[in-house]
Amino acid sequence: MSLFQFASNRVTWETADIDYLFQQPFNDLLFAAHQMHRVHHDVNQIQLSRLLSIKTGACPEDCKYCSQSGHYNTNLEKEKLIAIEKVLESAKAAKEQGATRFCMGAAWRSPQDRDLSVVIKMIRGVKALGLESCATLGMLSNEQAQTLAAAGLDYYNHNLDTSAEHYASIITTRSYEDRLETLRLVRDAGMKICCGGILGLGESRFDRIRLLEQLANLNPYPESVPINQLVPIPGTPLENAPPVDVFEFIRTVAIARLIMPKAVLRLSAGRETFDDAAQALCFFAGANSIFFGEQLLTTDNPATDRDAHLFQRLGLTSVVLESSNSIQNTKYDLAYPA
Ligand code: SAM
Ligand code: DTB
Ligand code: SF4
Repeated sequence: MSLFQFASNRVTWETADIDYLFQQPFNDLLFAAHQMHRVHHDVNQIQLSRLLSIKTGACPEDCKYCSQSGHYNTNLEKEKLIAIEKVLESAKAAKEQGATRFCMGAAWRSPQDRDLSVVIKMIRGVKALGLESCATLGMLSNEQAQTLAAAGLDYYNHNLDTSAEHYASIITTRSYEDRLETLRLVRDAGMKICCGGILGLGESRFDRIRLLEQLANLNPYPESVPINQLVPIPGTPLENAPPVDVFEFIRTVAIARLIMPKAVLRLSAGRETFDDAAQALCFFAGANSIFFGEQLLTTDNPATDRDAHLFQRLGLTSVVLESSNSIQNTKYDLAYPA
């Protein structure tokens, strides 16, 4: 049986199945992942998302990787919830540059209801521009999830980050089960889920396997899966974490594609440090979305002209939005200065 068949015949995934995929020769794994990618997606089309931090720093959580945790001294400039006008200005610019989704991130453990009412206005404004909306605001109550869904929020981002086994070494102020509970509430409220993880948290391959297993067995699996590489932040406990081998990262992308065939896989944090060849291999292995724009939340992202040049060299096009909120499957060349 080919690896492609092996993956096509499975609905639920066990640790041993994913371990088996990791053990395959790189070329065999990439070939199978690319086959799966071709069955479910236009392999030359990449979706562009734009990210904006709407509330920065002073977060009560102790995530050991994060520049925004109030537990560490990272020299970050903190900012309270920003004005709606600023958000809409950024969303308009993102749309003009070809983004189809706008994601708003807040450094909260969970939102206060008075803040949520402002975020809801932001969501409505983003949607009125014809963009898909995404928010990442921390843990939600059932009522908050229902309120966000009623406001028309398309995606809620809430990452599992790593395996359940490794979680307590990275975050002690909440549990894996807390994370899963918010994901359940988001799903029950009818929103789409954006959920992924970070490589480079000092985890073992077993932890990567278990994270992928957990994501693939969410029923249904997330529509959107961000794969981050740790951006080491001076002042955090993980500032000197050993970098992940680039082929291990690409294998993880390939396996995510094989086990969550229809998901949109987003190359997220850490893309700045990938060279063009590594990014091209990630796109071959099944990544089909990026954050586009020179900043993520608090860290750098590749310059837009570097991305546009890479797309041009690889013959990649981006998904486009028509005037309504529906994404069209037509092709569009990123404007690249001649
Ligand atoms: N506070 C909310 C939460 O944690 O759910 C939302 C914002 S939080 C910054 C969003 C995600 O960014 C985290 O779940 C984590 O996966 C990712 N992230 C944060 N800092 C990172 C870093 N230094 N390197 C890579 N990914 C990071
Ligand atoms: C995700 O998985 N990655 C994005 C988005 N979801 C919210 C966040 C990346 C943050 C990288 C660190 C920073 O810029 O502060
Ligand atoms: Fe806070 Fe989110 Fe950063 Fe954790 S990842 S410290 S919850 S902003």
